[in-house]
Amino acid sequence: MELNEKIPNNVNLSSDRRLQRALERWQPAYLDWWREMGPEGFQDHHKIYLRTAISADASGWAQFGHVKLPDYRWGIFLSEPVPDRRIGFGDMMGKPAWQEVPGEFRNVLRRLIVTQGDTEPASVEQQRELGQICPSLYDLRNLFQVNVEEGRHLWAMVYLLHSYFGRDGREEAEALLERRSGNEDSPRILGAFNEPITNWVDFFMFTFFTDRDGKYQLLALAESGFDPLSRTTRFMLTEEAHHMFVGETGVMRIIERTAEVMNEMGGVSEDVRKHGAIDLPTVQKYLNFWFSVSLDLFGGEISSNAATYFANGIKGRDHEDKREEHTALEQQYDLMVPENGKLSEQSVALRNAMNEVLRDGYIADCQRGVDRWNKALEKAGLSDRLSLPSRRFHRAIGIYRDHCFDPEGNLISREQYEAKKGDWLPSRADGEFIQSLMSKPIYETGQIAAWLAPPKRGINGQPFEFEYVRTDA
Ligand code: BYC
Ligand code: FE
Ligand code: FE
Repeated sequence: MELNEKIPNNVNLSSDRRLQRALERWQPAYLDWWREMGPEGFQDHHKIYLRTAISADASGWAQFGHVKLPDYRWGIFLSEPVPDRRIGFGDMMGKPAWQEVPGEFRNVLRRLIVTQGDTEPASVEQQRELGQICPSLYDLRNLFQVNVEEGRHLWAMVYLLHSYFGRDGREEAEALLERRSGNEDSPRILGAFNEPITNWVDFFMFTFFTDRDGKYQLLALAESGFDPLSRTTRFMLTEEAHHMFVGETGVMRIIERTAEVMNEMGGVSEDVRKHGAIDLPTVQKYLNFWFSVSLDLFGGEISSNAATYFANGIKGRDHEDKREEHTALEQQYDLMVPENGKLSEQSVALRNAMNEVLRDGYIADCQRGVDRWNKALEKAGLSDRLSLPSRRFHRAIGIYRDHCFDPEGNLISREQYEAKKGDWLPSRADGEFIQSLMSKPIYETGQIAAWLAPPKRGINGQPFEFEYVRTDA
């Protein structure tokens, strides 16, 4: 068994018999899952120009080359250990970080790791048909790069389950390959990961908004007192940056193309669709949808789970080391609560508002991207702008879920909401229009769909006209 050679790693796999034995059973099941649920139609006859992680140090962790998807070398990497690392927040602040799982936190830690791990294969499942309607080979390659890295993120969590959680860890690792996105009987754990991704506007919005939840959750887990989790998530964050790049530049390129068409037509937007581009109001609807379902991924505004994670050093805030105070005791967080038909400000203990604190950082990060999109609209001489809806709009988790809000965050009646919903969220007709633009995939080197501008530069110094995906009959 040359498992060890097939799996690039820096976790001493060659001398870890227990982990080897667990992986010998799990890896074939993973490959079966990948063939069944991974990119449809691109398993055996195509070679993709992919980046593979081969070490964890900054100098050259990435290797580029054309590979068949099932031959991708999914590896296991932890970031370098921080010498004498200590817990940086909560009641355990200053105690040495744990190298093994503390018995009393075993269940919560396993649950968090399973929840994180579940999102990774879910996203691959959600995106599996996009290759059939891709706008260019460059985009097709980026899709597959994201997919293989989400696969690797699953490996990262499975490594923790196998190495630190014994038999129940192995069972959870198997279950991660059994749930299915959108399946009624055994869905993925979190809401957004059961939403269909049927077109490339969904995909770009998902990688901008939903992968960014990944960034913030990983930042919070990187603070964990459980050191192997911290080191694993720190390495995952280096890959997450590319996923969000794909989303931000993808939406940017939609906007650029739309602006070009609008300018050709003298700045009026009515006929954008007739010219084969995506009108900005439709872009805004997809933005509203994916932003709001991604906000749900942070959990409830007031959460005793979150307070317990924080108190026990299990899950921190993003960038804990840049904050002045690390106990979060005797501090309050103010938020708007819907009560008796109106919104009123309430104060809650800061520890109970940790989900909201993380969501605040996330929203600010999203806003920076939206500002860059709007700069592009401004530069193109257009007065149209995109915006983030209120955090209260279209929520299914937390204190706003059973109420209706408009995108500005005003409490409205269900009737008002239903009457306007079609202006705020993608309708069936919008979906059909988008689908009609993408029905014919573009597989010719250097070609691009009419609704999308080409990228400013290619991947790894290659031009846009590079053969990012090769047929290998
Ligand atoms: N959908 O106390 P609360 C990524 C449940 S994305 C369904 O407020 P808590 C990626 C919750 O489980 C990052 N259920 O929740 C991106 C709880 O259930 P119980 C993924 C939900 O625990 C793109 C109940 O509601 N990583 O990596 O404070 C591509 C009460 O909730 C949802 C993580 O999520 C929901 N949206 O926070 C690929 C990190 N929200 O206990 C990958 C690990 C809440 O009543 N997970 N519930 O049965 C966590 O830290 C926490 O589980 C959550 C929830 C932040 C998700
Ligand atoms: Fe991921
Ligand atoms: Fe990601």
